[in-house]
Amino acid sequence: MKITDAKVFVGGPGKNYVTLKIMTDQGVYGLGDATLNNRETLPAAYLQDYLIPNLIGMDPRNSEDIWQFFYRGAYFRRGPIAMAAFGAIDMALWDIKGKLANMPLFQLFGGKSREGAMVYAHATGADREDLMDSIAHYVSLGYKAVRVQCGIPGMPTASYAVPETKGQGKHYISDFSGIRPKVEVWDRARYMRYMPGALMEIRDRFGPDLHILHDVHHRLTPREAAQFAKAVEPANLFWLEDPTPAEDQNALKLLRQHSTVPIAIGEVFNSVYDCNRLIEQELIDYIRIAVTYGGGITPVKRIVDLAGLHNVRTGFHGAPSHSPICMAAQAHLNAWAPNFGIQEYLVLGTPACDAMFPANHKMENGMVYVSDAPGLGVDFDETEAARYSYAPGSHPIVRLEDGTMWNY
Ligand code: CS2
Ligand code: MG
Repeated sequence: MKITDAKVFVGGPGKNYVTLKIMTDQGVYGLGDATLNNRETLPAAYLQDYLIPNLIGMDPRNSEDIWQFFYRGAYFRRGPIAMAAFGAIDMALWDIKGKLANMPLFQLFGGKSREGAMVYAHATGADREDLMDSIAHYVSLGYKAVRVQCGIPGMPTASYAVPETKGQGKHYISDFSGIRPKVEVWDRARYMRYMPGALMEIRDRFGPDLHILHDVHHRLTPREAAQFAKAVEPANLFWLEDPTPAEDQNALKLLRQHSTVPIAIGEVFNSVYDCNRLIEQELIDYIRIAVTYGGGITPVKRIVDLAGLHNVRTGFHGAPSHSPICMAAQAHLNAWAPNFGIQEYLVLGTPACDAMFPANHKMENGMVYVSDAPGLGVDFDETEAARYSYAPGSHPIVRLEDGTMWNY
């Protein structure tokens, strides 16, 4: 069996999805996702200029050897651009394998450990009351877990100011449009004074059963993060995400000494070598790496197994930038993983997205039920895709009030 051709498409409804389609001499094809948010053309170029010419002629069933060939063969290892490109190939090869076996991928991993996988929605408000409405909306839809973010008084340019209608609900996102980033001004002291009380009020308003998550988005120093984690303990969070920038993994030691709040980290990670220390030293409770950014199913499944040895559970990244192909790969891992935790879920469900990526994964009462179709269980409509083209975007940048560059 041989790979005969592969194509890369960039574009989608409101997002620049990078979709890889690998064709074989037996008519079976596989789909993969290389969407590196706001830098989408780079993994696409890597695929087109180097990886695809090498793929042609290879036996697609040897997904492990092909992954090693590209990873080791690059000589310069890791990095989000390369890993997203390898990730797309790896997903597509698993998709082909599942179709050849006539089995959904979760069966190839070891079958289902659960029927439905719990997901969380993003509730966001310009202010606290607006946030309460947004949480109530998701609770009314049956969500059992909600990430809560809101504007902080005195910080008008901070994230989450742009309303976007998605699926059944309204939510807010940062403004990524244009090649030049928007500037947000951030004040750590104001945030630290305001947010613990807001989280406590949410707990009081919605009761003990709602799983409440909060994302600090790397915006505190290690000492501040430890203080903040201690302060939010009464709100009994499901998790506190990215309290500090993840490059400084020592920071978590201080936090652990001061708080038992569950910690989730890893959405910017791209290899096991970003995760292993935090997992082995048991400095986190949830690992957030995504299948696309992490180089595909092959390496991410190994990370999940390593995490399981240390009682760390999964909480894969699932921001709106993730294509339904990556989300499908994660849905199969979520169905199988004995140490599944939760899934961030913001992608599927818009009619335009469903038209471009037809699938039978179902979402009901805050749970995702993976499709039984062979492979990833998601298809790609090229006619639909042809309606969209690439639109450059950029993550905002964050400055402190005196102008100092900070972390988005
Ligand atoms: C966020 C992301 O989903 C999350 O937890 O941190 O929305 C993040 O801002 C984007 O994925 C950046 O690309
Ligand atoms: Mg996050």
